[in-house]
Amino acid sequence: MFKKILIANRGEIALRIQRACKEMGIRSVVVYSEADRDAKYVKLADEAVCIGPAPSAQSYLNMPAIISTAEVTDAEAIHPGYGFLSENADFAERVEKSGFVFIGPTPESIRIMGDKVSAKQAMIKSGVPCVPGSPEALPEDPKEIIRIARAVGYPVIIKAAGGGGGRGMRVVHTEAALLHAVQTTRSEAGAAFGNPAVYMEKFLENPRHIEIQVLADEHRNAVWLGERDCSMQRRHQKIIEEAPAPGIPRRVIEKIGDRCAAACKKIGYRGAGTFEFLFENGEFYFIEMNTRVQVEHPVTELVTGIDIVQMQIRVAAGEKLPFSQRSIEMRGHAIECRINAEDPYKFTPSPGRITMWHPPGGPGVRVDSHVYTNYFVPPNYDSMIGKVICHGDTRDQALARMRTALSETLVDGIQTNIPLHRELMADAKFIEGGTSIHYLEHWLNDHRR
Ligand code: MV4
Repeated sequence: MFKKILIANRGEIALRIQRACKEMGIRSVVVYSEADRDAKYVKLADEAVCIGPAPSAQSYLNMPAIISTAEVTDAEAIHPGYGFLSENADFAERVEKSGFVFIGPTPESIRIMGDKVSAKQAMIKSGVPCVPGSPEALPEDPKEIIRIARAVGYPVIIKAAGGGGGRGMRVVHTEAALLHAVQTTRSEAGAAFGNPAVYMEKFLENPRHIEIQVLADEHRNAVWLGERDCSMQRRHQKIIEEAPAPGIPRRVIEKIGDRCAAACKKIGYRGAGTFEFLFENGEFYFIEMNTRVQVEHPVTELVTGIDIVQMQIRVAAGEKLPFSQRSIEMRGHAIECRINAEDPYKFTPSPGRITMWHPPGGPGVRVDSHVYTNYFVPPNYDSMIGKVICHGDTRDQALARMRTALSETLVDGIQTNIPLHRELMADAKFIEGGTSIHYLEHWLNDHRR
């Protein structure tokens, strides 16, 4: 096992990774920007190195600074967390070429999944069901594009191969609008991602967003750790996630989970990963794969009892997964509310000094947060200041615990979205379960203030 790991991230995930290291007896080095000098995980780290000014481009995205910090501190491996450099294949490659272990998949896997067209092709080959559409990037020939769209059937969606997470997409309802939409998406994609390739899919009007967590080692073992329902989102930012997904029969989930684990073996995947699906009319359709640990990993940890971050470290060190699919049991239900420093209804960021932070507690309540009373939320990064995750034997119990937890959570000095979460935990349709990806945005329209 590694003796020392460098954590190339900030905020709650830097603290989460540090906790995994401590439990495993691994020393941790954190890198931080000038804006994060007073962060909790900086104070708690065995070593901390300032790598640059507040803007991410000069600190958390600064590859030479991060790699040279690993060199001077004698770290053996680098954990990228989520966001920043976590899905950058060039970074993973530079880490390995410099003699360190990248805690994540191979650069090749990251590259394949980063290109959404090659990701889909890999999934089709591996038996994972995908949204019907163009099997490859769209050709130049307008007649061909029209032919493909007729075969797929309107409405269709044009997506950038280099996009993902909701960037670079356009819905097309009629043939009259098709070619212009393809051209616009192409030029936007070229400018934004340096890759003008686009592909086409049938547009699903009212799906749910369900994802499957996987773990794989270098010894051809791969398991899936259940699903998460991440449908409660606004503008592609998830705010509530839960496991299991309400109302989907276990045999339907098991079938797709087994396909995901089989696909991992087929492509030689290593590490933690997430298969994202749209779920509509009882069917799963693959859209993208994320090759990192995700913000919402705790809901899976609470229902499986498996420490996903520790597993990432163990498989990166070459260890075998310490369990088989058969031994994984899902117990109860977990719900996560992301706490953001923002106006709860206008969603404008609300950075600044937290004058009081009182986190919730009690049975089945987990809080992953790096903040504390007198902490200053810098304006330079994502507005998420923590996550409240509640577990119960049933969904109703998890919900009741979340309501209690949110009622105890006190944050003064800045605005947070806690009032929004309190309302959503009392919303009849959310309580019923199974709302679609559009539910929250419609709800916000209906509850405009
Ligand atoms: C779709 C779709 C409907 N049909 N693809 C948005 C994020 C990116 N990961 C894929 N996205 C979508 N792809 C087809 N064929 C609708 C969305 C979508 C969405 C997906 C997941 C979660 C939230 C979303 C919000 C709007 C649109």
